[in-house]
Amino acid sequence: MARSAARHPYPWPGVIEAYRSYLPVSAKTPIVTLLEGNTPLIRSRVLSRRVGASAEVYLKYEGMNPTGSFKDRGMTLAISKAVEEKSAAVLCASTGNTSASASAYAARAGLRSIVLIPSGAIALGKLSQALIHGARIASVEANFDACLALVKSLAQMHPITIVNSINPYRIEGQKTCAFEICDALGRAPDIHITPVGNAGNITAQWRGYREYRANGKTRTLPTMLGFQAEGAAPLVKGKIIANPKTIATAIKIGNPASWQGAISASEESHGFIRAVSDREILDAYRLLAAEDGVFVEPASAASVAGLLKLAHAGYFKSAAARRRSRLVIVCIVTGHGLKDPERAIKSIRVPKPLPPSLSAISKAVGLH
Ligand code: AN7
Repeated sequence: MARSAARHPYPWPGVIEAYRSYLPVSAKTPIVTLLEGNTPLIRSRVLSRRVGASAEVYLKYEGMNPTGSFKDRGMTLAISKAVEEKSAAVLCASTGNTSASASAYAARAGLRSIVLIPSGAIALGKLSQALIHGARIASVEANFDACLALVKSLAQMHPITIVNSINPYRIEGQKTCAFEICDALGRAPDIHITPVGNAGNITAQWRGYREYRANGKTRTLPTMLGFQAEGAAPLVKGKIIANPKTIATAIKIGNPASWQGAISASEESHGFIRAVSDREILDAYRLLAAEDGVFVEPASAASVAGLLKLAHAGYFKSAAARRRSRLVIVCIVTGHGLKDPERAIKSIRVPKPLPPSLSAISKAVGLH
C-alpha cells in the first residue's frame, strides 16, 4: 500500500488542537496543554529482526511526552474540561504516572491536585514529580485498587474532579495515540501491542483506530494485543487479583477500571490479553535500552516482552502467512526509563569508584 503520511501541524500545538474535531471540546474550552503528543514512532531493527524477515516493528515512545508518559494525552483534556467546568481541585489514585501528569497539568491550570498513592510502591521519579508540582499527597498503606476506591468515596463527599481514567475525558484524549500512529505510517498497523494495567489505554487506543477508520482516514483495523504482568493479570485470569505482585509497579493493578473496555478491544479486533513474567519484562527492558537505545520503564517493556514471547512461539509467522504481506507491528512503550532509576541501577552492576589512573580506568572499561 502506498504510504502517504499525513502532515502534522507545525509547530506542534498539543493533542487537543491537533485532533480537535475528534475531541469533546468547544471554542469555550480553555485548553491546558504542555504540547503533549507527537511522540516518536521509532523503527526497531533489533525487534524486527527477532520477529522475522516479514515484520516491521515500531516503538511508539510515549515516554517522550512532557511528564514522561502517555497519561499526558488524556490529562490535557481532563484538566481542560475541569477548568471549563470550574472545578477547584482534581483528585486521582495512582501507581505514579497519573499523579505526575495530573499534578503538572493542574499546576499549569492553577488547580489544586490531590493524589493517593500506594505507599512505598511507586517509582522515585514519579513521586518526585508529584512533589515538585505541588500535589497534596496521601501515601496510603494499601494497594492501587484500594486507593482508587477511596478516591471514588472522596469525590462523592467533596466537589472535586476525579482525573483517573474513569473520567471519560482521559480515554478521549488517550485515543490520539492511535491517530498519530496511523498518521505516521500512512495506514493502520496490522498488530498493536500495549501494556495493560487499569486498562484505560487499550480501551482508548482501540477507540482511536475505530474512529479513524469510520472517518475514512484508514481502511483497516489492527489486532489489539495487551500484556499484563503475570502476578497482576486479572484480565488473563478472569478474576480480580486481591494482592497483585510485580516489579512493574505502574501496572500492579488487580481490578482494572476499564475491564470491559479491554475485553472488547481484544475480542472485537480478534486479539487477546495475555501475561508476561517479571523476568520477561526485565529482559525486554534491558534489550530495548542496550540494543535499541530506547530507555523505558519496566511496565512499558511488557509490550515488547509480549512481542518477543509471541515471536518465540511462532505467532507472527502464522499471522504473516494469513495476511500474505509484510506485518506492521507497533509496540506502545508507555513511560520513560528515567521514571524508575532505581530499577536500572538494580539491573546492571554499578561501577565502583576508581583512582584517577589511566591503567586502572583502561582496565575497568576494557581498553587494553
Ligand atoms: C508506564 O499512573 O495506572 O492500562 O495510576 O504508568 O491505561 O492503566 C499507570 C498505568 C502502562 C497501564 N504503562 O495503562 C497510574 C497508572 C505505564 C503506566 C500503564 C500505566 P492502563
